[in-house]
Amino acid sequence: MNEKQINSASKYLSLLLRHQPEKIGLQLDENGWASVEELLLKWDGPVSLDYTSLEHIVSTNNKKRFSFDESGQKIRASQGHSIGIDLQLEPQLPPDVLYHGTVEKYLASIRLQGLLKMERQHVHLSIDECTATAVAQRRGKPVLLRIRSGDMQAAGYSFFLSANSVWLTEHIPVNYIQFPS
Ligand code: HQG
Repeated sequence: MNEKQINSASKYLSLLLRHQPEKIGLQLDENGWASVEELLLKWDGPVSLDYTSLEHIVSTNNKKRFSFDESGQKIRASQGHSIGIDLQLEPQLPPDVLYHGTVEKYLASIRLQGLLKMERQHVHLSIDECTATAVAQRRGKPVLLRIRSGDMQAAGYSFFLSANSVWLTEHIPVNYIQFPS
């Protein structure tokens, strides 16, 4: 597989494992795991997929979006789901500050409601400004929000760390968000 094929297979894998497994009749368990055998059997993606190429996609993915279980027989997306699955993550102590990248057009609403998880299962936060900026860049000119995650945690809010190092939480109330001046 060349870079382009790997990229399109990876995008389709994200769609199936995060949002629409039913597209190919794939079953995810309550923790988001799919059988690798079933996935390969039902796969109708842009390029043909065997176990070796799937392993290659999982190990080389730039954001480590997917992981196998210990047996290697199940696979899931590490975060980003819109379907209701339980990643079984334990609450973790977040750093004092985390970042969320967004765009200008959402700011008025964020100032009113705080950060909402929208279509996904969690609000996604990054440990560094650079990653948050890249997330926002998908939508336009980045606006970087600084989140007082340490204070939130001290006030009783839970934070989770995905297997690929994305910080997750339910909702960020507006008083914990520092907007750029
Ligand atoms: C915005 C990618 C209006 C929020 C990235 C964002 C990430 C609000 C959008 C992952 C709002 C939701 C997630 C409010 C939040 N009013 N807009 N109250 N609260 N928003 O895609 O964080 O490449 O669901 O700012 O790397 O952009 O797919 O979230 O712009 O980790 O692996 O609503 O997706 O990962 O958008 O991105 P998303 P996100 P992958």
